[in-house]
Parts: sequence; structure tokens; C-alpha cells
Amino acid sequence: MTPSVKSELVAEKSVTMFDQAKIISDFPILSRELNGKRLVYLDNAATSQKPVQVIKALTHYYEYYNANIHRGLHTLSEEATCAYEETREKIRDFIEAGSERQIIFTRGATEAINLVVNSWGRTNVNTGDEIVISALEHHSNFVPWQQLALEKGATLRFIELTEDGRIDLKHAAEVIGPKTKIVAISQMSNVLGSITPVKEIVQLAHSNGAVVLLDGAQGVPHLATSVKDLDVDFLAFSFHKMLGPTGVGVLYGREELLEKMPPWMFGGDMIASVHRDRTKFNELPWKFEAGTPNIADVIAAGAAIDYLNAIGMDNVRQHEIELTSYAMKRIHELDGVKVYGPTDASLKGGVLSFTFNDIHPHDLGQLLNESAVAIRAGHHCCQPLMNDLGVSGTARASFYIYNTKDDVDAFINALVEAKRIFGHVISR
Ligand code: C6P
Repeated sequence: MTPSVKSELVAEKSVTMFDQAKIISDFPILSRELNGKRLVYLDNAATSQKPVQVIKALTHYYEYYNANIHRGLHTLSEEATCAYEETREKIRDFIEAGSERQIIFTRGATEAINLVVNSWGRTNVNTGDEIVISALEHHSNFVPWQQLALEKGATLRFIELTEDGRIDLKHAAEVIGPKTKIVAISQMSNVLGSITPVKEIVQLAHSNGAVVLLDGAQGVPHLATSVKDLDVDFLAFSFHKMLGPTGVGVLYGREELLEKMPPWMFGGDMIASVHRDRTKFNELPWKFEAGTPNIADVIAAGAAIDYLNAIGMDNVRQHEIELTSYAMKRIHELDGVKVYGPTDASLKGGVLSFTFNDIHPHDLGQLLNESAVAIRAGHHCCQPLMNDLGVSGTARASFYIYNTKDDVDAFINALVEAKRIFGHVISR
């Protein structure tokens, strides 16, 4: 994006601090109605909605300077390259990384984790080593490590949870030891909302010579996250959960580790020179970005960062604590509700997983949809956790910056209505 156009877009629709009416007006989709009712979108842990600034950045690229990057000498290519690399710098700043060389674009958190498993994992994990994850991990930070352990003859070990669904630090201290090669853990659970005490985990891992991968898919969109402060070795996250487009993720890595890691994918852009018998790879971060990347969406992801920065991540968090406290209070007014995870909103993100009487979570999701309330239901890609909780699935409401107490009230009313309809169906 040319600088003049970018400042125009920001000036036209800038947000400052937490002006919620202004925020809501920036999200065109929120004015939709379903079944004659206002859409209440509470499925933000799955993916967030996108503000007009992000949508415009995307269409502006295609309408004005669509070109491939790092290749052409023509103006469009230079503009596209500049805008693409500008997003990388914004991300570096957003997570307080030391250098842009440490910011690698991927398709999402899943691909970022798979990159570490396939590159760092394949070269560093051997028979008899231990890989530590926790009992609440999403399949994306579970299955790749499980498969690596099976391939290498390593052991996959689990940090268990406290009664209220938080990472049990006492157990972490028992599990993380001299055989541990890596601790791969979620910053925030997508089911329980529990926030991991990252610094304590990092301390335990580093004192045992292990590295830490933080799955920030749920954490980075909602908590101010500094890799400098947390001292993690890898951080993975996805933009579609933080106002950005789908198909863009980030792997942050400690530079000494990334330097030693072999590329995972080969092709254009990741090379410095190619001969019949050998190839010299490009320098960081491009060594890990083979082929034409997702240029348009990366550029639009930069607009998502601008948007979050204008609000301030501390304001994002504060809003979610208030809304989650309110939702917890209101949901407990209903009989037959069981909420999973910490009860104190300051210990969790804006995620409310629950069961309601004996209504199957999928039925609940469909009944709420009749009231135009969008939630998610099922195992949330956490089958081992569901197994530990003794349920096949839960219903889940999750909040973001544009959600209001009115949304929570609509959600509670929809639950009451669901119970009424369900009772009616059962009694017939
Ligand atoms: N969780 C949810 O509804 P991707 O799909 O790569 O953007 O993110 C994967 C991922 C990794 N870790 C955690 C903690 C996550 O919550 C997710 C995505 C969504 O909970 C979709 S299953």
C-alpha cells in the first residue's frame, strides 16, 4: 500500500482508546440480521470479525497495486513488497521481537507449529527425549508433537490441570526435567479460557535446558504479548482471530535457533543461489517462506495490527474481563448450567464453555442460532481434554472488542428460549 493511501484509510476510520460505538460501526457484518433478529456474534475464539479498515486494505491491494513481491523491479511490485514487509515490522513491534528476521509468515498458528516440529523437532528430538505439552492443548499443538514422538521414539508427557482447569505448576515442576527437549504450551485455552503462567513455565524449561514454544492462537489476540518479557523461544499465532484475514499466521523464533534450523519447504524465494548439485538458502526470515506468499492477506493483517494498537491491548483485555465477569454472573442465574474452567474472570480469557441441562451442545448451538446468537459447540479440537472433562463436547461463547453486555443478555435470553423449546420438544 502506498503510504499516502494508507494514512487516508487510517484517518478516515481511526479508533482511539475504547470507543465501543465507534468500534461496532467499523464492523459491517455486525449490522446483519438473521431470522429478523440482530446478529450476536459470540464465536470469536473460532475466528473474529473484520473491521472495514482491514477489508479495505485487502481490496485496495487488489484494485491498486496487485503484484508479486521480492521479484519485479516495476512500481507495483515495489509497492507490494514494501507493504508486505511493513506488516512484518508491525508484528515485530507488536510482540516486541528484536528483529524482523525472527518473524516468519505462515498460513496460521497450525502451520507455524508444524514448521517447528518438522524443522527444529526433526533435527533436535531423539530417542529417549521428552516432549512436554499440557492436558488442555488444541490438536494443532498436540498431534504434531505426538507424531514426532512416535517417529523418534521420544516420550510425550503432559502437564495436568488443577480442579478449576488451570495449568498445574506443581505438576509442571515434576514433569519438566533434564530429559525435556521442548515444552509446547498454549498461552490461553480455547476451551477453558485458562491463561498459562508462561514465565514460570519458561523458567522451569530453561533451567532444564529445554526450549519453549508458546501457542498464542488464543493469547496474542487478547493479551498484550511481549516475547522479550516472556522469554519464549517460539511463538505461533493466527491473524484471523485478531481482526485480520484468514490464511496468515506468524512464527516468531529465537534467532540462534532459526539460524540453525533447516528449511521445511523448498522453492522460490527461499533460495540465495541454486546449482545443479546444491542450493544455498536465503537468509532469515525468507529461508522459511517458500513460494509466492499470501501477499494481500499479509498486507491486510498490518491493518489489523494498526487497529488493535489504536485501541490498546490493555483496553482489549480490560473490556474482556468486564464482559466475561458479567457473562459468568448472568449464566449462573440459570438452573442446570455447568461452566468449565476458572471462575475468576481475571484468570481467564473471554471464553465461556458450558453445558446446559441435558441439551446436547450441538442442539444448543442450533437453537441459539434461531435467536441469531452464534456460538460454537463440540470438542473444539481438544478431544483429549474433553475426555478428561468427561464430556463429548461443550457449548462455547467467546467474546471480543465489539461484544457488549446487550450481547450477553441476548445470549442468556436465547438460552432460556432454548430450554423452553427443548422442554417442549421432549414433553411431546
Ligand atoms: N482454535 C477454535 O474454535 P489455526 O486454525 O491454525 O488458526 O489455529 C489453531 C489453533 C491453535 N491453538 C489454539 C489454542 C486454538 O484455539 C486454535 C484454533 C479454533 O477454538 C478453531 S478449532
